[in-house]
Amino acid sequence: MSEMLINVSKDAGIAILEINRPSALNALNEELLVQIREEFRKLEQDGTIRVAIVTGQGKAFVAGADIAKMRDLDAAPAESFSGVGQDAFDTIQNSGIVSIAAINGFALGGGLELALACDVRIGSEKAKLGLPEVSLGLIPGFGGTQRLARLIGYGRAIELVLSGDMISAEEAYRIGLLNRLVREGEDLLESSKQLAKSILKKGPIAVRTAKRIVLEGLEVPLSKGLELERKAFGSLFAEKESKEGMGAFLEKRPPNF
Ligand code: CO8
Repeated sequence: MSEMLINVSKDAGIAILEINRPSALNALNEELLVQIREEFRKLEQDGTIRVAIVTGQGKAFVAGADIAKMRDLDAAPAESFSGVGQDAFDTIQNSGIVSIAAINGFALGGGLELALACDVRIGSEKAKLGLPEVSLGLIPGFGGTQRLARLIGYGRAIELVLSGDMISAEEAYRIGLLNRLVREGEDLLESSKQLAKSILKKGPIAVRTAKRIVLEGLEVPLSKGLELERKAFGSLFAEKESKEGMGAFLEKRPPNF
């Protein structure tokens, strides 16, 4: 059996996936990418997990794809490696599980691309983020050329992609790359769990549906997106969950989802 490069722990609806390859600053080789994809699939099948927090062991979140493994690749295997990464990160993004990247340190290249595939990014003040691929004569290949501009807009994304510059957590927060910044003295994982717990209190079907519709809406024209929203909105009224949520509000009590 191959070595596990991720530590997985589960508690009360929340899973924590800690990337554990600190000797290479958690750099992503094919084995690790496949493990990330498979762990997400297993969490989905588990049925009890609704939020997953992804973080890194040691001083890095993930310092990118494994450069030592990439150096000798020809074009076809490199394209295939890009596909393995894209597949793993699509699995995270398309999962019904809400994902939070808890960025504890370097999130560079493939590491930032992993964080971009998560729904929410929370960074420690020590985090450093960037897409340095052009410094290596490469471009981002695990979704970064596509997801970054969708998240923070073309103007800011193209500067990061073309310069390869590494930015501070403060700057990443300022430009909307980080949703939240955890200051010194606060605990990154605790803050991430707090957000996870607040999501867990909400209607589970509503949360899954909201994530799906927001993501699907990014792929289609506005008129089609509004149609998707209308249909999904209607479908929630066929669920006991919405009756409970609205009933609880009117009866001035907490909902029992
Ligand atoms: N790949 C392989 N090994 C790495 C990587 C990496 N991305 N990053 C760090 N390491 C290794 C180092 O080689 C070093 O190993 P050793 O101890 O055996 O010498 C160990 O981790 C510790 O690293 P440093 O000594 O360099 O630590 P520092 O604190 O001095 O520096 C940095 C930390 C700034 C993060 C530095 O390590 C660095 O610049 N790393 C590379 C960052 C980078 O360029 N990332 C982008 C990689 S390319 C990419 O992600 C493309 C994704 C798409 C691929 C598409 C498929 C074809």
